[in-house]
Amino acid sequence: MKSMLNKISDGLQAGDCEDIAVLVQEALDASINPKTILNDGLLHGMNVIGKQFGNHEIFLPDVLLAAKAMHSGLDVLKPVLSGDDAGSIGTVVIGTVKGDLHDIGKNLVSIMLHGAGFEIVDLGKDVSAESFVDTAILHNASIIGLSALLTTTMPEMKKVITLLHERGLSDHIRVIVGGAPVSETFATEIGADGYAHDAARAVTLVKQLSGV
Ligand code: B12
Repeated sequence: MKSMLNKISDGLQAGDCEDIAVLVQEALDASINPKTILNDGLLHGMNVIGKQFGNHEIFLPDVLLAAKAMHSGLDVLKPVLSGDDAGSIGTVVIGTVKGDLHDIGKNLVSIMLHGAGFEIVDLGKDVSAESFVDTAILHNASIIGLSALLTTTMPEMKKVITLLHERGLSDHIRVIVGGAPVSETFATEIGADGYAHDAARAVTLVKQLSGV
């Protein structure tokens, strides 16, 4: 099992899209737990990429290739991670804030929330505060999930919260935040209703806020 997970991690680092899809399918066929494939294969590889990029050992095109490979792997994992649609227990509008193009973490949170029975309206990346709020109203959503991976885009999260206050909606629509540079302290500072460090904890948080 370890060697299969290592191959997935290595393949992701090499940006091997086709191989990754095949390797992830092989791991599923070998009955390796999908969450283990995600954490010890795909996310392990992405962590290595993140460190190497931070240390200037690799460059943006390498990260882009790894991100594409991540998406190929996630496409194969998605049906098993989300499970059957057990009927919606609430609607969550989710997206990556304006100016930010990182969507891998946000996609994972979407997949896990969907798997937990929530209806998801995924606005994608580079989403304006107005779009988040208008969409939440349109879909009668009780939660907006905001993702940011850049320190420069974190202030966009506050804009969504301010807009909800201005429109008198902050009692009805809760805001949760996440992404690598975001913290519990930052969430409290901007008046968010919750923060989660990862997708699994995001599910627990959304369930708590929704009272399910
Ligand atoms: C992949 C990647 C990219 C890809 C993104 C592809 C894509 N489709 O997402 C590309 C190549 C496009 C990219 C571009 C850039 N990137 Co980049 N990127 C990364 C990298 C290596 C990995 C991010 C990732 O996907 N991690 C894996 C996922 C699963 O983790 P995650 O996003 O943190 O999500 C988890 C949690 O945070 C949480 N979560 C996430 N969202 C949410 C939302 C909610 C509501 C909740 C509750 C929880 C939650 O749950 C998730 C799952 O467990 C990071 C390094 C890092 N350490 O983060 C740099 C990093 C984020 N990038 C960085 C930079 C600088 C850039 C660029 C500016 C580079 C450039 N010079 O152009 C551009 C910015 C483009 C833009 N405008 O957004 C810096 C940011 C530094 C900073 N302080 O702001 C980092 C930290 C790298 C570094 N060490 O310097 N990048």
